[in-house]
Amino acid sequence: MNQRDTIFSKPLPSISDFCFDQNVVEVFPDMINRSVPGYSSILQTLPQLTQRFVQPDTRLYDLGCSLGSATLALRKGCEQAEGSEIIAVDNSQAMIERAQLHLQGFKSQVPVHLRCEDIRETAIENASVVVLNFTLQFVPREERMAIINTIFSGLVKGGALIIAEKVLADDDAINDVLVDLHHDFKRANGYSELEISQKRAAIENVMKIDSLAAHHQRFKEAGFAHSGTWFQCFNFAAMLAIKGDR
Ligand code: GEK
Repeated sequence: MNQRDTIFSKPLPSISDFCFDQNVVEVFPDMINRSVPGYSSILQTLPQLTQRFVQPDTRLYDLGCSLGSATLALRKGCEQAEGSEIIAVDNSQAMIERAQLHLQGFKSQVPVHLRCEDIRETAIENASVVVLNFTLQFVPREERMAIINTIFSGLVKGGALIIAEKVLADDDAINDVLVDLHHDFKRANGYSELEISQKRAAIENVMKIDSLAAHHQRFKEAGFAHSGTWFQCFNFAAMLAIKGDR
């Protein structure tokens, strides 16, 4: 566990589309911490937000759970709410198997059900909190609205969607600055120019990012009464959408 990410450190003859396979599982904690500015701050805040929105006898969902870091944060935040249960979903079998081991290492009364499933197929029922922590960006853009609609329908009144994404700035010049700042962040964390450029080529077909305005428009269209951005570091942002009429 906690191996260093060297996946793109050697020149590759051809770059295949990035996928969350066993090689990625082995280095995932190192990869996400060295690549996503603000990742640890977002995880640290999740228990607080969960505590605020969880309701007794409801479900909490972690969609695209990877190794279960956000699942653990959700669990921490709902310990006091009676009758909570967590459903954590990822469509990578390798991720789910490692998440199982990871979650077993921490004690809790709150049941966690891990599912290897595509989040496009996940039914959301009786949910007070739904987390999409850097996952929606991997779903084809035209299928994102359906997922947000499903989440909205499955949330109880007063329930919340907590979502983090890499985002596109509306202003091109500002976007260039944010992209450069992100690359500097990766360099400062020990990634070489080759690693940065090969990872970029591997991910460009599988991760299409939206602007913050596009995300908030989608939440509005789905019916959320409130939405806002509660954290941003360079081109990585965390948002909150709340279902009204509590
Ligand atoms: C964390 N939330 O540590 N259905 C299910 N899972 C999917 C799908 C899909 N359609 N598409 C991608 N995934 C985590 C980090 S990582 C973000 C999330 C990143 C899964 C994919 O297998 C991977 O585990 C996760 O979404 C994205 O808080 O690596 O940038």
